[in-house]
Amino acid sequence: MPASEIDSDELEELEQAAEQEELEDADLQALIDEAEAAFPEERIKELKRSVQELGIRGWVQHHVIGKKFNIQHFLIAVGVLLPKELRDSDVPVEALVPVLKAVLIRLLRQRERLAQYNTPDDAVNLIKTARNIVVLTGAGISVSCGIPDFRSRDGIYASLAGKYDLDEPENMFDKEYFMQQPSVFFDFAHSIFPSNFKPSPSHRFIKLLEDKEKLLRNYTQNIDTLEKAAGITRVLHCHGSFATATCTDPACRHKVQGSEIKDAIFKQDVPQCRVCQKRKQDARSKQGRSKKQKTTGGASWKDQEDPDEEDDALPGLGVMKPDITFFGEKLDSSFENALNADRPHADLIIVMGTSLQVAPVAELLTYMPHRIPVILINKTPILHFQTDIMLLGSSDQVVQYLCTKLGWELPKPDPVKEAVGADSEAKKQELSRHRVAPAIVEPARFDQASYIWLWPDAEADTLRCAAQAESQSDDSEQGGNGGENPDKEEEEDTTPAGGNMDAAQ
Ligand code: CNA
Ligand code: ZN
Repeated sequence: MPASEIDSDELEELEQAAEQEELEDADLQALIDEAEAAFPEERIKELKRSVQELGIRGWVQHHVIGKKFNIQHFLIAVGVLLPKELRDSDVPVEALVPVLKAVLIRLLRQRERLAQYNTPDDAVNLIKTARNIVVLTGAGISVSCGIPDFRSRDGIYASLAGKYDLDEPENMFDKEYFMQQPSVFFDFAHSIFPSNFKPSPSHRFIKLLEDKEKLLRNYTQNIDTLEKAAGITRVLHCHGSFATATCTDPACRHKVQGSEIKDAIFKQDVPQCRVCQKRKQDARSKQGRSKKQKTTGGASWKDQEDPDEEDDALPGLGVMKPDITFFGEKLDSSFENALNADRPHADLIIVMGTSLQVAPVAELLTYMPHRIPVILINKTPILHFQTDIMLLGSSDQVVQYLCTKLGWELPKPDPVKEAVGADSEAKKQELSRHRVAPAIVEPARFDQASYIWLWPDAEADTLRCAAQAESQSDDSEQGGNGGENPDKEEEEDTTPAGGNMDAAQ
């Protein structure tokens, strides 16, 4: 996945700066004429199609590197006006490449729906014929297992409100905040630590795709390791998991199994690194001191001669932090590598139980070729990315429906596979009681021509508001009575604005 050095907000700032400049600049008009001659409309269409097919890296390699490609002309031809300091002919290519990448990302976000796919039957046929399905999952598929998601009405963010002194609920998963106050995270962590949870029918559906040799890869944003419990092997934990934990001291990085910090987590203690503690103890006894040990971490042992200096250190240093990706932490290269490996092979994308608010994983849809059909299975609609068939409701109910239509049976939960630190005896007993109710419910179509289908527990308010706002704006454009509706203003306020991907991580 391409890294851009400027994000979409910064790109907009550049464009606004350009707008404020003198538009009757004769040089500018000449540049626009040259750009239009170099990149006529048909060529631009072809280049847009090509970026959807090749991805950014492939596109740059194919069209730009070693070719006579004028980036300034291209940007103008796609409607991006840059400020004067970036329009001059002697601007180095290195200054333009980040802008080019940000513009390509913008173009990629404009995925268009594939109009030939609409119904649950189409979804069934797509799954039946697909051979390389990419499944992108999020917290929603584990909600029925008893693990709350982030953004639902009764999700983690809502439950954190007022309980902890956080400026934003997201701070609970913010690396900088963690280093200042690890105790806040560990006070809460027991409620999401995967222990005796069992996989949901949605997890088992993914396992079934794998058994049928249709699963290319499950990209999961989840950290609960329930994919492992379901027996899924072709899985990438994009945001890490509780399966292991690592010391936060960069000079130590001692790693342990997640099960080793389970007790501390359930006691709501901050798990300390044994190696760092021993080092501090040794340093103390060497200096013939016998001071009471601090319980909230210490300074990096590489930088520290005197253990007393730890008083000035970040409290989060020398703490065993579960290997889950916090806001402010970069993903390792495995996500990008997997995407590059999968993009030539994928023939269907299923997005399940995610709000697609967290970058860069949410950008998966933009980086996969746009000709690949996308089925969304989620409780709430997603409006900031175009998907082809929206199946809205609890994912367990939807996958049960799909399985029945496909003539497939979901595999039974496997009592042998464990999530992190699971108590296998208790788990076996619970699983032996577990039965999947194969009740299938027919969905209702959202409106006549729509590709959106609602199961009873779908939460489609935002969709209704969006549709209403759209019809009102159509009415007012046509001189209708949309402007006279006294509720209009209020409804427009509730219309979803779409996710801010750049701000998310
Ligand atoms: P999110 O932003 O909370 O979105 C969850 C989505 O799932 C929402 O769109 C809901 O409408 C939808 N949803 C809720 N219940 C269901 C259901 N029963 N069936 C279908 N859809 C449902 O969470 P995301 O995963 O999009 O955000 C990514 C974050 C959340 C990752 O960094 C995770 O690590 C993090 N997270 C993970 C877990 C977990 O591992 N189980 C739990 C909570 C948060
Ligand atoms: Zn350590």
